Amino acid sequence: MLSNNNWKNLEEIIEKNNKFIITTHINPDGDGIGSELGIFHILKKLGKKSLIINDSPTPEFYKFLDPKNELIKQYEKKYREKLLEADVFFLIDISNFERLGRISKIVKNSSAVKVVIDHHHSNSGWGDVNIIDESASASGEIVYDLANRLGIKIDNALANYLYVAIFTDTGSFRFSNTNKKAHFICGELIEKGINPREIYGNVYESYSWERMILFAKVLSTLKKTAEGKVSSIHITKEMMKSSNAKREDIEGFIEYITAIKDVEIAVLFLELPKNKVKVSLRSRSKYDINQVAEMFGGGGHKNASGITMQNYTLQEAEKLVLSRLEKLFV
Ligand SMILES: [Mn+2]
Repeated sequence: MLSNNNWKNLEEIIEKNNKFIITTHINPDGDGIGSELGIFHILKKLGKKSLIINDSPTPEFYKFLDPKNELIKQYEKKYREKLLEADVFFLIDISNFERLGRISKIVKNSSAVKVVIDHHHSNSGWGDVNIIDESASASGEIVYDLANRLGIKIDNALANYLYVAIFTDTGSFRFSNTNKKAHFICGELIEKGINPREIYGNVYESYSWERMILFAKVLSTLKKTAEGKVSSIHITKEMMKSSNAKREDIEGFIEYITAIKDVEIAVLFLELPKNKVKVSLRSRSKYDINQVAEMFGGGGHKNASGITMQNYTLQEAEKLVLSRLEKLFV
């Protein structure tokens, strides 16, 4: 839980410094993108200059938040200086250095103040200032609190950023992190003039053909274990290549197989280069799959977690994780 002290420190840090860098995890999601744009907007209102630099490109379906492609930069060598010169790093929605991707080393070695804003259970508080609120549905909720604390008026732009953060991280208000505060904040944001229908369309009704071609292949890998309590799918490198899909095209696949009747746990195995396998886990209700993820060095939330397995073939990773999950049901 957050302490008031950290909030106070943060207000001071913002006041005293001038060079802010904002970033989020590799393969950013709606919460990461929405929250960093939110921080950018707040700093701008306070007359502070900041720069958003991410390791990965912004997924197509979040580009409407930065239509002129001017707010979010993807890391390139030319930004190295900027990173080295920073006074403060805002590290949003990330529980460890590794998840920063290519900029992780610079951030780690920098003497700049590291401000971590997050809601992941697995976050141990790795920043100099940590505002970690496990009860928050999204990091965007914490950014909303920040705006209020600093007396920043929530205008239409900020409302859009924060709405995207919260509505995507709660799976359109259906995951177990959906709470009263999430609805309350989003109600407020609607009052500020955002259009939920339009935002939904921008984010979720903009599938690429490549995504659907890949999805057809992926669905053919569907299988059940533990008598249908566990469903799983996998994606090979070859499937990605032959469908010409991007990494972001995978987002949401696992939710389909979580929705199968009587399924308690859904798993997606993604084959990566260099014998790595990314495992995504979802649990519908009572099962804490974060505990399982942590056994393999992964982490996340109780109902949504992930593992990156090194030196495993896809088959080996599948066998190992599925047999571990089966044990939950004996
Ligand atoms: Mn999040």
